[in-house]
Amino acid sequence: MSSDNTPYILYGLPHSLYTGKARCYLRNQGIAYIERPTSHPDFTQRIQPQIGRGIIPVLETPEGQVIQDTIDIIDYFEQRGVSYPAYPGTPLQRVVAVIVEYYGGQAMLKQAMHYRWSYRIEQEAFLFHAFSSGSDPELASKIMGRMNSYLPRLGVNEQSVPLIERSFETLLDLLEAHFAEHAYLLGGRPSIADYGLIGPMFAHLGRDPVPAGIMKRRAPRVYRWVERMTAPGLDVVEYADYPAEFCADDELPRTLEPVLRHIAADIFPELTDKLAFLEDFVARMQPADGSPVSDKPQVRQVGMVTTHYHGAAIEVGVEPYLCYVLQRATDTLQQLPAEQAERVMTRLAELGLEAAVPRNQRCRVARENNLEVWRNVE
Ligand SMILES: N[C@@H](CCC(=O)N[C@@H](CS)C(=O)NCC(=O)O)C(=O)O
Repeated sequence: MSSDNTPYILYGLPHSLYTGKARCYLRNQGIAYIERPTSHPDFTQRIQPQIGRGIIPVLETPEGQVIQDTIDIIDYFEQRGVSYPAYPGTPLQRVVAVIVEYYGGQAMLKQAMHYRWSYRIEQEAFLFHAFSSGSDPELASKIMGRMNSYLPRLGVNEQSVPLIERSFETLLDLLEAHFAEHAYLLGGRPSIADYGLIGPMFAHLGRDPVPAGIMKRRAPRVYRWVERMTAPGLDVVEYADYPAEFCADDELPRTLEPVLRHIAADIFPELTDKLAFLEDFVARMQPADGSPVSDKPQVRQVGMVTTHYHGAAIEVGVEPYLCYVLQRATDTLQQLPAEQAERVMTRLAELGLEAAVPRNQRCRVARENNLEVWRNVE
């Protein structure tokens, strides 16, 4: 809390994926905040006009700075210093953490949105309660309908649904084995990998009745990690002697490796196809440096690509935002002496993840005034 006792304000909702990511961070780090819903007059009258689109979470600092985007919210606090810095200081762990953050925040929308919206009958009362809190029932039904309509563009279709469910179950099994040994993904404290993964694993998959039931029955330790991530400080009662550090010497926990191979199988070839689309898009459109990535702030996708998910044909929307997430891995590698960068790339290649680090892209995505903009690279 600041000296005049004005706390941070987090505008968000209990069932929102990205609000969950920011909320976990604030709680784990012991940062005092209050949470306000989107129905709060301050949000509609003061905050949303500044952001220019209907999106959460938004952080308002005691000084009145307004920040949208979970990466920017986390980075704001990291730069000021926190109890448990979330960016690993060593390169392999840092690059892997960025990739897992991408997986949770972008790639896992398939699992999150499928389980939320494909089991309407089983979950209707729960979802209606969430979506109608603070808004009128008619608007709630409208928003629910819109969310439902996002599924095909995320790659959720008749062929991919069984594969998406298998992927969720496999992920649970692999994480269950991991949490038998470690409290967090990279060791004894949460990193941006945990914050990325908790988005879908809390709001949708750890909370909505159908997937939360699967998680509790199939992977109790994963469910405990969800609790741990949403708790204040480090809720590590089961790992009493484990230091609150990432694994030593830039090592990856042995039990994380199968999780990373699973991530590779889940994100490719889709990610490669999306990156190629974005390269081509920028070559064709030659956007001016600093211009918004789309004409309307509410629109995040700039086109569609046809690709595959575990062999099933899917057609998915492409968000330039993915570059904003992953280019932090590229930057980490570029700052390293060649020899060290090669060591990291060799390890990534062993895990099938080398193509998750965009190399030689002509375009970059930056954020200005809480919007994604193109950044030209010479
Ligand atoms: N990149 C943003 C994504 C935020 C986001 O997509 N939030 C969702 C709620 S979980 C939203 O506001 N969606 C509004 C919409 O799609 O209309 C972040 O990390 O904060």
